[in-house]
Amino acid sequence: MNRLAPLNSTDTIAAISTPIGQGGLGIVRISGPKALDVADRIFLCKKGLPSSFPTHTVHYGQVHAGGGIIDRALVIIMRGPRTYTGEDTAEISCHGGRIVLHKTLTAAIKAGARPANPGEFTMRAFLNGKLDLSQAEAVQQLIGAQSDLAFRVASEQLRGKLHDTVEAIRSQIVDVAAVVEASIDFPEEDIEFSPTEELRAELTSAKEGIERLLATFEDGARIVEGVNVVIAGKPNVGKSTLLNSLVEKDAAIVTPLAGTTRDVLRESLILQGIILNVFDTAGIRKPQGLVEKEGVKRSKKALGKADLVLFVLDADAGLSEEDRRIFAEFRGKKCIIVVNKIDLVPEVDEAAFAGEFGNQSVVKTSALKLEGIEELKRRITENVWSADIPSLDHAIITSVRHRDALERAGQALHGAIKALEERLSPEFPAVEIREALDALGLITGETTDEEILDKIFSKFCIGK
Ligand SMILES: Nc1nc2c(ncn2[C@@H]2O[C@H](COP(=O)(O)OP(=O)(O)OP(=O)(O)O)[C@@H](O)[C@H]2O)c(=O)[nH]1
Ligand SMILES: [Mg+2]
Repeated sequence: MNRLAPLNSTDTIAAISTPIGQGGLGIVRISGPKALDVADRIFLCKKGLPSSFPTHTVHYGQVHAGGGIIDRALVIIMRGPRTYTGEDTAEISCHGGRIVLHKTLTAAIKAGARPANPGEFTMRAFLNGKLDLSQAEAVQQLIGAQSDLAFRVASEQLRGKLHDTVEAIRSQIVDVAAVVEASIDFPEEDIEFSPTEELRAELTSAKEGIERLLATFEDGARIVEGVNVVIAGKPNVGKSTLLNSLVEKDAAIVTPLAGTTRDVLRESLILQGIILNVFDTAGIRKPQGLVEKEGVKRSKKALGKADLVLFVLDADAGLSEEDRRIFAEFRGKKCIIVVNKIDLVPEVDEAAFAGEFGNQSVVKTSALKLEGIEELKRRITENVWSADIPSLDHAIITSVRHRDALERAGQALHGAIKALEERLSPEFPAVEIREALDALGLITGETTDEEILDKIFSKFCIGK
């Protein structure tokens, strides 16, 4: 584990920072020591050379390559360190056509920039101390946010909520580390060290802070990734009809024939700010033919990944051995029993259905007549959160990387507390405390290595 060397990049990078396609406007971003030189070479302005303009100003002119004019455009000149990357930056805002943007980018590259790697602008922002690593990761989450809740969690993280929380825990541990390290360095000295009990209490409180953060992971991951809701049941009970009624569109094929659905179909739905990935699956039965066999295999695989199963039963046909066998396939998973086709029967004996399947919650629907669908949605949201909808007042962790680092830190602190309790020589708690600090540093980027950074930033889009 290395502390990062300061940025030693002399390259100037350029990329199209807006989505590729047709748009009103598109932006080519250039960042690095020669950004303003590059702008001078490709941007003609009546008022003079872009590099002579004051910082954070916008100017009208023409982008050109060699002799030819590419587009009339605006250039924004921003000198570091008050920029996103911390470096000198020029942003050329032209018309948003694929060719215009490519020609502008090519001109910038010919003028001395090199194409940026995915996430390289943000990586530079991190390396130049504009963002910590958790904030840099939040940038990508913000761009990818699919729901309002995911957006809010990402923007809190970008504002530094996770950073501040982790730093508060770190500083608590650093205080203890100072005392413990001093007692290694000056074993003979008659220094009045804090009593072990105090150190232990301090570490225990840090450990509790870590545990509180860890406890947010399940909800956090759900907010960002969404929840997998798998619709399962035997053929012809109305699974595809139910999917269509939940997402309010004609997504899946519905026919009166049993065995209609073969592939697993995924649709998304946002309920109370949370993304639901709803999967329609092939009806599970003894398969008739190769295609259905593959379909049933895929249904079972989808069930394996379910956070919540909507187990569909046919109110009209009643229960069968087949239903009981399917239930056994996902035993232990969260599940809602959906008794469908209630329009075909005068009355449904809810308790009988519930009793059969371990008293799981039952919702009665007619997917065809759109009855009970709102109630089903309500029950789904109730089921999704471990308790209430999580409060965003405190930091929430959403990434496996953060969870792993916190778990490591928690285990190390556990070791340190034990070593103190057993009154081992101070080298023992000291090793554990350093490990805990290193692990926490992985979240903020205080300690990290290039491989981890490459892994994180390679998930970014080019131009960010
Ligand atoms: N009366 C009534 N018919 C329904 C209802 N839901 C579905 N159906 C009908 O039941 C038949 C099967 O519906 P699907 O949605 O294709 O059933 P499925 O469970 O997806 O079937 P497979 O894909 O074969 O596993 C169709 O004719 C639907 O119109 C309902 O609530 N009431
Ligand atoms: Mg179907």
